Order: sequence, then structure tokens, then C-alpha cells
Amino acid sequence: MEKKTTTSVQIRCFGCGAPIQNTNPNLTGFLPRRIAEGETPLCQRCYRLQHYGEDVPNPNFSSEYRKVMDEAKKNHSLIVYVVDLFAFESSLILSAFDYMKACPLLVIANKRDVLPRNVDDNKLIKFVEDKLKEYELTPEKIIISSAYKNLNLDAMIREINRLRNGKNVYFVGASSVGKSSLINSFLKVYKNETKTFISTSPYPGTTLDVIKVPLDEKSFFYDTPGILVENSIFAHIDRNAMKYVIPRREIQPRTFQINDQQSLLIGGIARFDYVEGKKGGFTFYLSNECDINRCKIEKANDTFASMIFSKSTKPTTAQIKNMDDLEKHEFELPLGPIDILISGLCWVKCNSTGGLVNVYAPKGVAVSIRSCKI
Ligand SMILES: Nc1nc2c(ncn2[C@@H]2O[C@H](COP(=O)(O)OP(=O)(O)OP(=O)(O)O)[C@@H](O)[C@H]2O)c(=O)[nH]1
Ligand SMILES: [Mg+2]
Repeated sequence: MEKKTTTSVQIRCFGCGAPIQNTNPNLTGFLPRRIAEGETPLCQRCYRLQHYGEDVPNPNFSSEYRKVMDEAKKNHSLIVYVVDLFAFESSLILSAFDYMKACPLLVIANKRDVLPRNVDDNKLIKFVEDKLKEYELTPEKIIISSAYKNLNLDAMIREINRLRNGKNVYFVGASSVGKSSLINSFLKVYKNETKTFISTSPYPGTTLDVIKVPLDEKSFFYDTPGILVENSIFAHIDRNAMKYVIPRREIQPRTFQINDQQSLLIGGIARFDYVEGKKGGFTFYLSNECDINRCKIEKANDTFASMIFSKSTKPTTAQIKNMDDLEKHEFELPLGPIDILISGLCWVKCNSTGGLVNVYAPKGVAVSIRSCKI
């Protein structure tokens, strides 16, 4: 006998994109009531996130990501790749680069507001351009932005309209770079009939599924869930620590003049040891909310563990109790300034005359050396 199939339109949460359901509060898209006619629903999680700023855990999502991106590729639609200017290396979503190579590409380098004001924007553009070139990505344009300050909003809208050729626009990027915040800024300028906004939060994994926002009669903005970059600090600390690590205000660089055999403890999550070399200057570019404590290397193991135990430093995270939970990275400093980078957490500008540095970071987090960003 032939099986009868029925199709129904899936109603999705406007905030996170999850399909709305009213049966299981532990799954995504839960709404404990029926949807009113004509309502643009927000699930319970997004409602609490948007109205009370609550830290609502992120349930697992099933994403239409590939399907939607395959469509973008097929139609040669504009991809807007949003990167975080502070945690740039944590914004590199290699798995999506093939799509970016196949489509017109606009790069928005967001969160300009957290970098020191006196840095030249052209230098930042050059930094992003050079880094992306290493991955054979050559965007049509790179625009510096701050969703907080609506920086260059007009320029972004102008470029999107020029490059999209009347077609859909796909926003992609790593978790928490500000994709949804940017789209919300655009919605304030474009006609937004719903008066509802997409959920944003300080924690990665806010947007759970692809969200489609009408742009005009025949085209859409697609907000996609952020991709978690595995070798970034964000994948290795808890949500409470994340609040400290992600800078929300302009960072104040902190410079330490230190002798060798001194250690700088970065909250209870990382450590920077100056093992060998002449007295030197080390400047930390790190969220202002993270503590840096100085001690002798010989005392560093104990100091690190006891500060975590007594919670006398910020941040701490459940995953790290003592030095056994960190991994060591050794660097021989070249002559002249360089940056040592702990992906997603910070970079340290070393004005070095040579010497040896050991960096300890959570296992699996990338630690690397690069020429100075600023
Ligand atoms: N300082 C600063 N913070 C920003 C900016 N844009 C977004 N944020 C903050 O960064 C956090 C993440 O923003 P979202 O817009 O949710 O980021 P997303 O890329 O959509 O995140 P996912 O949906 O998890 O992938 C929020 O706390 C935002 O307020 C910005 O320009 N500057
Ligand atoms: Mg989002």
C-alpha cells in the first residue's frame, strides 16, 4: 500500500534558528505554549538570553550548514566572512575556506573597539590580508568594523549591495565573532518588519541553526552558526572563564620589565616563563578582566595551583587545577620584536635581544610565534 506523506512548514525560533517544539525543554527550540497566529516566535532559551542575559547552556544543534553553503556555492552568492580582530587566529575556519574560494568574498574584521585606538586601521587590514593570503583567500574587500559602535556600517552595506548582485548573502565565521550582532545592526538600517532580533551572547554557540532573514522581495541574509575552532582557548575553558577572556572594552596593553627566571601567571589558565636572557620588556595584549601575577619560576608551580584552589586569580576554569593540565611550548626568541600568541587568549609582544621563553597553555590550544600584529 502506498504510504501517505504530509508536509508542514517548520516554524523556527527567530533568535537561534532551532525548529520550535513544545514537548521537550531539554532540546533546542523549546517553547512551553502554542505559537499565536502571525507570531515570530522566540524559544524559551532565546527569550531568557535576550531579556535576562541569562547564561543558558547551549544544547547540541543539528545544522543545515553544508546544505545551505552548497547552495551558496552553486549560485555563486556573496559570502561575508566575519573575523574577530582580537582573536584573529581563532577565527580561521579552514573547513569553510573551499566555499569562500568558490564565491565572491567580503571580509568583515570585527571588534575593532577592543584593540588600542592608536593602531592604524590600514595596518590591521594588511595583517588580515596577509594572513588570509597564506590560505589562498583573496577577498574583494576587507572592512574593519565594530558591531558595538556601528563602525563602517554604511561602507559594509554599500559593499554588500555592490557585491551581492541581487542574490542572497551568507554570513559565516567562527563562534562569537559577532555575525549575529552585525546582522542585527544591518536590520536596524534595512527595513525590519518583525521588530525581533537574532540572539547574541558572550558565549560561543549562540546561533544554533541557519537563520534566514528577508532582505528584499526575493533575497535573504543567512546567519549561520559559528564554527568552534578546536585549537582556540574557547574550546578548552568553561563559560564562566569565557566572560573574562573575551574582551568587551578596549584592552589596555600591560608591559612587564622582567629578568630571566621570572614567571607571569595568566589567571589560572596559562603561564609565561622567561627562562633565559637579558632583562627585557614583554607587553601583554589580553582582556583587562584577566589577572597577571608575577613570581619566580621556582615558585610558579605551587603559586599557580594555590591561586586556583583559593580562587584568588581570574579567570579559573573547571578543567585546570594545576600545571599538569597545561602543555609546555618552548621558544627561542629571535633578535627584535615578535609576538607569541596563545590562540584566542592573548598575544605577548617580546622586545627581545634573544633568550628562551616557555609558554604553558591548556592542552590542545595553539601557541605560536609570528611577526608583530601591531
Ligand atoms: N567588543 C565587541 N564585542 C562584540 C562586537 N560584536 C559582537 N560582540 C560581542 O561578541 C559576542 C558574540 O556576538 P554574537 O553576535 O552572538 O556572535 P556570533 O558570531 O553570532 O556567535 P555564534 O552565533 O555563537 O556563532 C557578544 O557578547 C557580542 O555582544 C564588537 O564589535 N565589539
Ligand atoms: Mg550568532
